[in-house]
Amino acid sequence: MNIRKRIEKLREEINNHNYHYYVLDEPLIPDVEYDRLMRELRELEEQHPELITPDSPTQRVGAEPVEAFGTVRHEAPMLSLDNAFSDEEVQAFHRRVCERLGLEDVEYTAEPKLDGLAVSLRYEGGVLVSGATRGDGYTGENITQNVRTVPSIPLKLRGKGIPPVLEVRGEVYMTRSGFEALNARQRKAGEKTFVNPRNAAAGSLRQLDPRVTAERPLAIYCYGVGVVRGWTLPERHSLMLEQLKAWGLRVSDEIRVVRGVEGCLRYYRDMQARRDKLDYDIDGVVYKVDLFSQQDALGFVSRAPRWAIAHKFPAQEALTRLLAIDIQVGRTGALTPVARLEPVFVGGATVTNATLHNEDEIHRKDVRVGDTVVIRRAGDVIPEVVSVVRERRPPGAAPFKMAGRCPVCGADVIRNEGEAVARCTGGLFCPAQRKEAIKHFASRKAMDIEGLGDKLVDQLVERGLVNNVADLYSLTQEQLAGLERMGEKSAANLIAAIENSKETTLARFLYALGIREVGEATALSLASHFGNLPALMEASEETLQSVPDVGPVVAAHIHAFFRQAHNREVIERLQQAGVHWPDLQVHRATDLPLQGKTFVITGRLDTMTRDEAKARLQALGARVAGSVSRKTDYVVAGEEPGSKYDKALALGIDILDERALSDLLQS
Ligand code: I6G
Repeated sequence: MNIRKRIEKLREEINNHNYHYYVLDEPLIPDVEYDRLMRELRELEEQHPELITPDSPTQRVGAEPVEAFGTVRHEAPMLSLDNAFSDEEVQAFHRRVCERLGLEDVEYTAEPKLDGLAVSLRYEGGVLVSGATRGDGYTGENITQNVRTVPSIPLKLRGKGIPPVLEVRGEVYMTRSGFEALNARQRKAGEKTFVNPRNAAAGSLRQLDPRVTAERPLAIYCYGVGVVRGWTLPERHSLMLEQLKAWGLRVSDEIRVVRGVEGCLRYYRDMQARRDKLDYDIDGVVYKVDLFSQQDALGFVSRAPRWAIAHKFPAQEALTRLLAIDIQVGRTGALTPVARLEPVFVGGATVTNATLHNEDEIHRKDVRVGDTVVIRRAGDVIPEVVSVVRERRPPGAAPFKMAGRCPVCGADVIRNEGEAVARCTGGLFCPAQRKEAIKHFASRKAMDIEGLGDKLVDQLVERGLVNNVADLYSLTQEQLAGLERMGEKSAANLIAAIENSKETTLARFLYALGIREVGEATALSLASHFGNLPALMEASEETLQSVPDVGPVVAAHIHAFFRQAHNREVIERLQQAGVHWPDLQVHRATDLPLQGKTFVITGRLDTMTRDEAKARLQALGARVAGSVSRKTDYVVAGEEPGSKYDKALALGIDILDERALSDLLQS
């Protein structure tokens, strides 16, 4: 084959792999094979520089740094969107749309609104010729050399009917995982870190040196078009997006067509619930009237379309003042610094405490009492202190110093080499550790003792009624009824709940013991591997390491736990009190029933959480993956499944509903 042909073939093949990887999220070949193709193309182009074209996949990072960005005039202005901050505002928007159109109902496309940087990409003859920021909507900065380095932005469109001129609008963003990795790299290199993925994306895209941009983990989702020549748009916005995707542009697969305001609000709630599980930040969703004829009839007011609205999520970050740093002692003695804050409304709730993680984090962020701090509260996760507004630091604010003694029991505090966590050495003599161990034992996923809440455990320990978990089983109704906020009835209920908890499973019991590093999934693995408690208690570290998910550190913790006379005694007393479980048939890794099978779970399950389903499948030997591919054997689809369900259908993968999953787990 002649060289020119080989080069063209390689470019076509690489572009096709890029499309499958970035746009369809279905890589066709392993990375090493892709790298081999790129290497071959690079070598051929080096030998024949006259054959290099700007749209070659090797030419993403080509240009030299610039002094300043030039400007680009947007031929079609980049508009802004009106915002809605409540359901009522969305209802009002929908009412206006229906009234103007004289219709009872309307279909919308609902899309996630990414927290990134809006860009406009211009393709001429299918080749990327310019990239610009939004700027003031009419003129933006010319960031062509930088957008070229973003791997999911095609340098050349693919497929049929590509228009001579096509301006594509989209949001460039940084994934959360990419952001964490970038910050870790920056920290290691002693460079400045970024506050959030949005700032990191904006900063990266506005680098004067495109080689720096190329190092940053950026991606794009396209959501619309500007000027188009030589293409008659389809009837609907949703169909237009499908066509963009077919031309190789990356479009979110979270986009749905919904009916009316109910459909919009259902979508909003679904995205809000799943928001934390996405690998990118979204600050709301956008609804757009789907039919272009209706969009045209609605038109614009000033600079915003009447046919679209952004429905924002409550802000997840806010400023407040740090009043104090307290130290909390956890179940394993870990000392966690907690920020006490002036109350602030963030992420839909009032926050008064936030985690500061550990001593190193406090020093890294240089957090001091009296500082004005940025608080972030995302979904159900514990609010955290993100950063400090240094300009507002009061004079005399002193750097944080970790206590040398446990604030609860006064025992020495140690910090093991290589660990970020400082620990109280008081063990179960420390009332704080004792309380936490009991709370964990009683918790829902452990022994599930309903009604034994945190405040009650505090009282039981403080009054000396309960010193360890075995003492719970000798509590009397009279003792309980004497406690604060405890009536006869609730005391009787609690006694019944304690009695009920005696019938349990080995996995729950192991989890309840609170052995370090033994979470639910590991407890399940241990239970199904050993089948009974004596076998586990006598296992060597080496044997323990043969259990799936158990490495040397976890094995050492388990082994050490069962060597302690105190722990063996408590277990003995628990069993004497009547705590029992059925022993299990022992399965070896090789004969577990779901060994070698890969599952993916999507949608909401009613009878168990997704984590629980995952742990139970894993205990039977299955692998549970995060995304669907040809290697997936089964997709478990709950209520309102996501795009994984569609993908499973497209690939012809077996789909199990919740009932089928339950049957499978029980059989
Ligand atoms: O800024 C935006 C983000 C997302 C948008 C947008 C969008 O759709 C998902 N859509 C339009 C029409 C505009 N800005 C003007």
